[in-house]
Amino acid sequence: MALDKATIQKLAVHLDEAEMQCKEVIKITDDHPDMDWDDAYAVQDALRAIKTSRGVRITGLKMGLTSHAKMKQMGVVDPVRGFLTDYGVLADGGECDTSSLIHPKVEAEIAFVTKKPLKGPGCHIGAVLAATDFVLPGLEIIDSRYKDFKFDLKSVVADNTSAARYVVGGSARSALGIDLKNLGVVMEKNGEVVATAAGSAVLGHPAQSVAMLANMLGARGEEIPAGTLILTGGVTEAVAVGKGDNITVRYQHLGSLSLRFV
Ligand code: 0L1
Ligand code: MG
Repeated sequence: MALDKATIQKLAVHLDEAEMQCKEVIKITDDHPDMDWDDAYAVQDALRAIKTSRGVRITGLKMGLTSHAKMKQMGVVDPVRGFLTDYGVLADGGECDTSSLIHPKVEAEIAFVTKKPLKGPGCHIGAVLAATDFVLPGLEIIDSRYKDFKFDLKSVVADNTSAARYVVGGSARSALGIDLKNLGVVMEKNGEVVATAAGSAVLGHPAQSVAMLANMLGARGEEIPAGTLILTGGVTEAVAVGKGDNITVRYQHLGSLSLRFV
């Protein structure tokens, strides 16, 4: 690691303040160009600890940059992981207050809820499907704290992978009963189709994203506990939204969800 404990804590406070005060900041690698991946996740861990110490509940986990198109676009080899919070939960059919966000974008995702713990290394799609209670539609509202959504990946990992708000809704179904790989997703913004995709956009199969998360955590001696909600990453490109926009996402076999930006 290149950063000492005090610097990691200072950066976590800086990113938490940026989020809470809804102000954009310069990416942290500008001042810390030598920070490595362990530093980036250490800042994310410190950010999580700051939030939980003031009573925030962690409501789930997320994977990001799991679509091959987005990975290629951003020149990344490995997806990234982050956490979801209780203050980030929004209701299906409800509203998202844009005044508490900097420059939100939405991503249609497939969410998993586990019924058994999952632990890597060696976790694979079959183990994930056997350990899944149900899958359901998800919508992530990402909101990088970095100016103009411009960052490098270590900065974005430290910033909890741009996590801000999320919705789960539609219909929950057993993962065994549906073809998640070929599951079609259509995103509409203000009644116009803005993105279409299939489940295979996420690492070939969305369960692969959960397996990768289990393997990433396993490398740290951690696991995905039973009962965990996991957002597996955008099947669609991230779409910019603002006050007045309506987003509806239709999922084959899983119904639809919607959110209004106010
Ligand atoms: O959830 C995501 O895929 C976002 C990962 C971080 C990169 C971004 O903010 O686009
Ligand atoms: Mg996402």
